[in-house]
Amino acid sequence: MKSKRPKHHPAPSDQAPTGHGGETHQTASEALLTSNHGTPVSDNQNSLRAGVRGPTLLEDFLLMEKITHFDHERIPERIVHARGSAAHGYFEPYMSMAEVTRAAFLADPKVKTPVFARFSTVAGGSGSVDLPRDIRGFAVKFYTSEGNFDLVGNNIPVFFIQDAIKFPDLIHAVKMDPDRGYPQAASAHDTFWDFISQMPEAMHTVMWAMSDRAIPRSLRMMEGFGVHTFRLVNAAGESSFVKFHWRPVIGTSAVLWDEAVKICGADQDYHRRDLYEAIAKGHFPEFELGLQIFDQATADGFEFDVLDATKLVPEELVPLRMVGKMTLDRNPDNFFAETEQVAFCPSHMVPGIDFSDDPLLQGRLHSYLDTQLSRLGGPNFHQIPINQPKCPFANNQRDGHMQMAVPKGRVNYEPNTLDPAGPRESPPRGFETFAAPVSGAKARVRSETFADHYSQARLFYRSVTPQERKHMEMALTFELGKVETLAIRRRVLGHLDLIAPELGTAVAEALGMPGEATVIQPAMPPLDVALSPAVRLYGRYAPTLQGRRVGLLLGPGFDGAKAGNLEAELEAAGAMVTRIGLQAGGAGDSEGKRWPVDGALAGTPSVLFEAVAILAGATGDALLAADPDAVQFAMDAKRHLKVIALDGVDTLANQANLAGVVGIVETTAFVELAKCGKVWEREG
Ligand code: HDE
Repeated sequence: MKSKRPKHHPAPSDQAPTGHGGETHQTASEALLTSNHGTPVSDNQNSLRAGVRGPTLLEDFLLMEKITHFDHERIPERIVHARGSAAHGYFEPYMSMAEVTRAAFLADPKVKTPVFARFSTVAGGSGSVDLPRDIRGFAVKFYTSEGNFDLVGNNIPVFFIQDAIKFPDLIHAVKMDPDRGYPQAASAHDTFWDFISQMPEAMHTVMWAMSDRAIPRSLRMMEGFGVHTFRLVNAAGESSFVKFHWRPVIGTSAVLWDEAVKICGADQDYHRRDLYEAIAKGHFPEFELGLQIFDQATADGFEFDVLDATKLVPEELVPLRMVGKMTLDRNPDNFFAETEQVAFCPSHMVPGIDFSDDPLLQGRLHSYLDTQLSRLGGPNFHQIPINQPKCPFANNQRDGHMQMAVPKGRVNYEPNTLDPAGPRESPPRGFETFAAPVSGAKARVRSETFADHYSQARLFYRSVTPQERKHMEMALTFELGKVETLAIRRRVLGHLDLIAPELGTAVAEALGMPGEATVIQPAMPPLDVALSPAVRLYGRYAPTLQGRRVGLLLGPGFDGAKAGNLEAELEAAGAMVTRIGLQAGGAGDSEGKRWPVDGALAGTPSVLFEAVAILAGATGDALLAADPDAVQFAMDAKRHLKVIALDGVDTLANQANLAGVVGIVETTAFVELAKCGKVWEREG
């Protein structure tokens, strides 16, 4: 007998989609919607009710399954580096590096090794903004033919602390205060500077964190560093030390602090969107891998200890050897499955590379594996597709949460005779630890060779360009200005005096606290070591517009021929051009032709671009001059030292005080000048 049940109740026809009986806006699909257990679903719009207007029934197993799954969609975010963006790609070596390493991915220029790279901020939560002042993570998983090698680095070559035991304190200090839950993703607060002011070893990295490196324009335009000293080991078992570096092929670029602040308001996903769009449009980010290779005798000759992660090896002492290139050419298909679930571990090591005794690195070897267990739910996280090696892998580890494999047979131990085809160890092929000699008594001590906390901070401050130095002073002034406890500010000023007296004085004066620094006795007085221009951010890469974002603001009645030429020229130079109109629906040129635009002015300010052009006809000029967004667009472009092309916008130029400003050009001269990046003369 057929039961008499009310028909599914259609929703009013102006609501989309309504399910059976109602109007639906969905297109027909052959694919059957089912539960997670394969039951076909007849109605995905209405839950099961007792009566048309009655209560929902507990019996609705389809509703329960759907909501329960949804309730568990989030997993614990990373305690650090929670906010990240990633891409797939490949690595190709330029030559065989067999003389120094037996690593398979560095052996043969014909071999392309797949990679997955994730870039991140450190301090903020997963939903925080992309442009806080922060160090950026630069983690690359190489899926090599001999296992996964994870190079889990940062965009800064040194780290705040020397010993892993201080990491939880450092991170607690920089993350939001535990009582009030703010500030998110910001070091400008008392707890960070309180901690730092008592950790002289942090001073070198603090200088990098206060530099423009901590506010990169794009994830595609930053350098990366393995930070620690590692070892390379060749087939004969000979070892050398190595520092890993990544260099962006299109060069570096950073924003000014005021730009960073405004970008966070205009587009808090700025870096993530930029990476995704660049790859989608074929502007594939490329990074060259450079190695600093040196032997024990060279290491012994340095004034610092190569096992101390607060020190860099100046490139002037050990030059970089460029050995290959990583190209990121594919966006993740699914953010959660790939970017969120990727599990980097410095302990993911391959034959031919080895660890050093750097105490920070040694601590990391435990931490990352441990963190994946709670983040990803158990010991089988290596079976998640993004983490799986792409080479064969086999052992006798079994079971555990979310085991995805179905191992066959009765043998799950080794040695055995019952499964002659089962996996066996291999002395010639297997990972072999370099037999570095170890001696000494067990002790909780810090080596005397780690005691120099200021010389390299001074080296960095004095080696960079005057603009970079000025920005560091401004950043320190800003951050310390946000610190409420005077004693903390004074202690930091004391450290700055040790790093470089001229720095301490500049910041103290800018804070209005001259002469207030606390005098600090260093464990070791700083040395005046040779400067290292290689640490500069600016002036080291050839001028280019490759991969740069350029905004064209097209006011009503703009000259279509000029705009067309400019756009073509920019694209030929490799730039990514964004057309901006007063309205999202398009911009009309002087001939009455309507040009599609990528964004409306109100949501597309000039901070989003490296250089901008503004074109309009006479009425358009008047409209722009009367529009606060347009005036702000021009004034910000000036303040942020951008090359600006103007055409037909005299009234706007007046309104934005652009008269006599250096770096403002006709559209025809724009491309060449814009290649040079910021117009530093304007900063004064
Ligand atoms: Fe990390 N770090 N870290 N770190 N780190 C993590 O691992 C840790 C350090 C870095 O995109 C965590 O999977 C300790 C230095 C990156 O998924 C955690 C110490 C450098 C990423 C962890 C350090 C890094 C992490 C959190 C001091 C540069 C993001 C989630 C001994 C060389 C990787 C996770 C990604 C992530 C611990 C210091 C870089 C908690 C204990 C130095 C790029 O395991």
